[in-house]
Amino acid sequence: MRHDRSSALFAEAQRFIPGGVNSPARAFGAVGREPVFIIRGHGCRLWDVDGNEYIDFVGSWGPLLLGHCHPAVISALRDVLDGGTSFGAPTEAEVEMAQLISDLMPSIEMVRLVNSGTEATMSALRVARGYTGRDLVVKFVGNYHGHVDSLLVRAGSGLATLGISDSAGVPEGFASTTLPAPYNDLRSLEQLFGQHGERIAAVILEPVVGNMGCVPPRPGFLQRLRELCTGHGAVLIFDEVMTGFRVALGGAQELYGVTPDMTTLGKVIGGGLPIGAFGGRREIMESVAPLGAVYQAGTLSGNPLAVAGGLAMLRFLRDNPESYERIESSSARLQAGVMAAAEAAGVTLTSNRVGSMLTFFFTKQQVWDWDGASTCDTDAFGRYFRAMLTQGIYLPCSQYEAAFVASCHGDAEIDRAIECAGRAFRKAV
Ligand code: HOZ
Repeated sequence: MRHDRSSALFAEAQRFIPGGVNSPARAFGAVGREPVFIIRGHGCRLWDVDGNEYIDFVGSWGPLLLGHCHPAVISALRDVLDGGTSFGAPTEAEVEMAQLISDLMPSIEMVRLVNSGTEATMSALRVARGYTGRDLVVKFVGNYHGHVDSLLVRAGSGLATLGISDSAGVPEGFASTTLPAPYNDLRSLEQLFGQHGERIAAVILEPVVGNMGCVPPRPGFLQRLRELCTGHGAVLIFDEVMTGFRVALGGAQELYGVTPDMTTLGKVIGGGLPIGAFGGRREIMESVAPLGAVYQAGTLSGNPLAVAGGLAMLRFLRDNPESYERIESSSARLQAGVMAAAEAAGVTLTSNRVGSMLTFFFTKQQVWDWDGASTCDTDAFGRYFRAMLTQGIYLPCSQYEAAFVASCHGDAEIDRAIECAGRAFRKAV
């Protein structure tokens, strides 16, 4: 497989763009090679600028539950294009989107649309602080909530991949309002509430973490967290940027039966276009301007194109619930097949999967938190990644990101990925 054109583009990109990419994970640094430049996607397949074809298990980092260029999404986008792409004024589709989100996630009684997951988490924290009149926020080590200053403390995703535990440029005064806690560790959470309970405005978490690889909550963790927040008057925020409408139509909150006070959503409600949202209990959301004193705004918020793409995808998922069964069975086959291939090749591997989010960890221990994830052999992951890429399997380019299965991955694609994993384990790992 040749990558001459990608290589030339990357060289040129590095002259003008820091690291040659617009999001650090894409630089492929952690897997020891250069990125491939993508020219086209269709269904579960991608093509790069050198004409190589891949089966895509990234899906634009989560939102593409129906794959690339799903007809329902593309036709909705075409309809909007003919009528104009931005008005900075209310549209009917925004009302439909708010109603649909609230129907599918009933904990969201009111919702405000924004432009990215980062904006959603940043705004949700401001609302939680304004509503409670408190300053401190608890976040979990290895969870990633976008590049919000105070949430870059001990974050997963690209920071974990690059080994940056706390970003430069974040004033100590901001970082000190964040209390990091180990994920899935109730004792340390109880201690934090014991020490700072009166000052904690919010606890924010990925209810299933995707940004240190896929890490599910231990049984009872979310339930006890709910009790602690209620008992101390803190706002519980589920960051469902990855899990929303993916692990179940109603997100992780439906899957685990735990109701947050607020929820943040991201790219998934745009069907692949840039968008985000934060919402929750009416009483809390009434703090947001112009109803309340917490200011939040954005010219492109509720952009017609992004809203149309998201509405089309979410309606399709709502009206075709069998999509979830198909994705679940493909994901389970992939997990079982790759684990069996690793065992046959004598490669040490564990895996976590919640629905269509999954990660194979190059470690012998089951991963429940960042301490566990950080025991992975990332060099072995890099060799595996490269061997998969050259066979046409496009995976997230970090041990600390979840892979995603879409409704368009059929048996043939799953079987091919398993065969390629077997070869990668035997020859490269
Ligand atoms: N934070 C993203 C994945 N969890 C990275 C996405 C990107 O590099 O575009």
